[in-house]
Amino acid sequence: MKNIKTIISAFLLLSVLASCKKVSNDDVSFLTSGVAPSDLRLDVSVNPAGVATITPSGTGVASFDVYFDAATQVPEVVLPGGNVSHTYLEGDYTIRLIAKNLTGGQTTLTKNISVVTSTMLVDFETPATTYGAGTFGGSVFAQISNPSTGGINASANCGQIIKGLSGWSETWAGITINVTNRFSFASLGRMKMKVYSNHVGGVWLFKLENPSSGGTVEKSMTTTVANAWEELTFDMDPSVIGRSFGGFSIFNEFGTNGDGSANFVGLFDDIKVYP
Ligand SMILES: [Ca+2]
Repeated sequence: MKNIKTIISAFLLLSVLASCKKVSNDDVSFLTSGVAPSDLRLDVSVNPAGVATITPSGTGVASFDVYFDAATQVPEVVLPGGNVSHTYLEGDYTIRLIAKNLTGGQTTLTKNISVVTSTMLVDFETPATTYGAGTFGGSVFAQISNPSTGGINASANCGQIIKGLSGWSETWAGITINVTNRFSFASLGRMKMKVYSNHVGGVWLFKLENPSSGGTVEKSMTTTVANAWEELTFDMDPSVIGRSFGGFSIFNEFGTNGDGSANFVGLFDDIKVYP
């Protein structure tokens, strides 16, 4: 009986030794070898809402420091095989990756990304983004050369609406533009439009037309600079989420009878949807 116990004990000991040997096959010596991390990669995918999934990889890496942009002070630490998400506004960014091993060795990689979260509906530059505009109430529309190509709008052309060019207009005079491809909202419900007028406090009303269901939706914003392009942001009512629209109407100096004078000349351009 004692011999049998001895044999079983020896067998168990051998089993333990065998399993220990198996563990030792997971060689992590490269982490402490003093050789700097190599083969760095930074894979970035961005969805239409601006949410980026950032996946670093490399050889001989214990951890990654991910700096989302040039302004990041404290990096996000990601372990090998992991990833991290970050929400960007539309724009250009440089992501910086520092891969570290356990002995202080590190390697840096940077990657430039452009985040686009909008769709251009109208920019008056190409036929695909220039549509016929129907005016009403005493407004006159023209597509013209951009008279002020400095600042935020360096493009060649823009739209011009003059309210009451014949000397009188309704307070609600404006234009309607119908687009070829309907646009819809998923989560943000935002429109942006660049405008130019000769005074601060000019009222621009943006109205979404031809809804897939429910009623039209409108939002007004006022200018904050004079004689320069500025971009107005129209955060539409949340009811637009999940609906599509076939066009929009634009009213400058909404609520005021126009007389065709300089105060009623409005330029507009770069109409974008941020779904
Ligand atoms: Ca333009």
